[in-house]
Amino acid sequence: MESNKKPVVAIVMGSHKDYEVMEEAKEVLDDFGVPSELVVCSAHRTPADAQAFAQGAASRGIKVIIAGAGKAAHLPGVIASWTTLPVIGVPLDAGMFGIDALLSIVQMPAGVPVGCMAVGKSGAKNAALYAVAMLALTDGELADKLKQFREKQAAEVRKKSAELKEK
Ligand code: RP5
Repeated sequence: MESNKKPVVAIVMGSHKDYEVMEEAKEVLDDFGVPSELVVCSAHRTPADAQAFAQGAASRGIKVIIAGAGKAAHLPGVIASWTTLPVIGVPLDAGMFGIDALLSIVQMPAGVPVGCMAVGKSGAKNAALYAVAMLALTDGELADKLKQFREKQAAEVRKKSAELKEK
């Protein structure tokens, strides 16, 4: 979904190949009507771009950054080092089942925090939901939407449970 509104969430990824997973985050944000932008920049191959992106994000109106990366996944930590905006990391499976990226993201030394979601598509979706929860702290309409989302999700679980009981 294209949005004319200024993005408030940035979805950054270390490679264009990561989009297949990170688009899950974009879809969730679109569903909630939260304008977002997609950015490819690498902590290793384009470090100056990563720095410029992170340093300029807050002044452009970005409130939360979601950063997905695989392998030696330094991108979330590097971005967090250049901004005080909250950064939510998504470890991606680019080999080693994503364990490498998971440990790289979750083991930030004290002082510069990075949130860490699950590996892969679940993590990408949850990163978006986490960003929505942060934005909902100061946006009542969004808070209502998040509540409705949870209620709908719970109703679907109960429906499946009832269907299984019939078997
Ligand atoms: C990371 O390395 C990227 O986030 C990607 O998941 C992984 C592999 O990227 P390519 O070298 O295949 O583009 O930086």
